[in-house]
Amino acid sequence: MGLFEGKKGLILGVANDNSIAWAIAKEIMDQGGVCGFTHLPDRPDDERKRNHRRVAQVIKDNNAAKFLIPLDVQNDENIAEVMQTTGEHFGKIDFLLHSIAFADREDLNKDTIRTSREGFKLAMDISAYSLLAVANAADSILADGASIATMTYFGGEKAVPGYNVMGICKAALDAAMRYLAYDLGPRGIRVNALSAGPIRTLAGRAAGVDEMLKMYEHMAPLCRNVTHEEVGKAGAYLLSDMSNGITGEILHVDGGYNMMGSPGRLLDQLK
Ligand code: 0WD
Repeated sequence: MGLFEGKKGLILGVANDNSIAWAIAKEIMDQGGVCGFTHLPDRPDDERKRNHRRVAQVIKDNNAAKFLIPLDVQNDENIAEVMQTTGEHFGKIDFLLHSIAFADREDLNKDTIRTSREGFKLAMDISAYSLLAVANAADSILADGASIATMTYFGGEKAVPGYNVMGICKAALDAAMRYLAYDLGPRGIRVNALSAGPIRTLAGRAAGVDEMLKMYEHMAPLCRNVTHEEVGKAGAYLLSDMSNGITGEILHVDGGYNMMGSPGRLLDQLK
């Protein structure tokens, strides 16, 4: 019997089949769970409905993918609609994945000191506040004992040049995750973050993932990067009963990179 047999949940943040959210959802559905999905709303003038079509294409062959609806986490009404639709389909849900981040490329490419006020607000709203907004709206449909997971990155714990304003957002997201874990703890609802090493995705490209992949290969104790599948399995673990005693935690799936105190084998290249 699969780990997710009889379990239902909501997956936020699939953009295409390279998305981390998809890697995690696939694992959950392979293990017997059923999922509802959201996509970024299409602009009214986009007759081809590209965002919808892109995600519909990804989920179409999977019987455990039950619905696909638009979600803009900057819009509280829209978040409420998504939770209502989810409740109508599933009743209570057992897991909720938040795998959403955004910053204007212009702000990401600036030194952090030059971050604009508007760019900061936008990045924080979509990448950090949205976890609180979504959890609050989902409150009444979360089953006791449910699990919430969000996607974070090491740039929120330490300065990672190039990650810039998104690092500040991830620090806020990590803190939001911990406070939510406290609030929801009495109902047995757990909230955790998965900190992935660099992965090639749409958002990853915007954050300059290629250089990071090279650096991780040299510095991570495992001497390689992590795969979509590895991140998928760890995400599914956090959302499953296998991690029942764990809340308010950041689980690093990064080949060990985060625990290094020096560049390690990368130093060999300087000799
Ligand atoms: O190396 C990486 N790729 C890592 C990503 C390493 C560690 C963490 N992460 C994090 C990201 O910061 C993010 O929080 O994982 C999460 C998912 O990122 P991803 O899978 O790399 O990126 P992607 O496939 O682009 O999905 C992120 C999605 C958006 O995609 P696009 O590219 O269309 O912006 O977040 C969603 C959207 O689907 N999103 C929104 N959803 C609802 N409302 C919004 C919004 N306003 N904005 C973005």
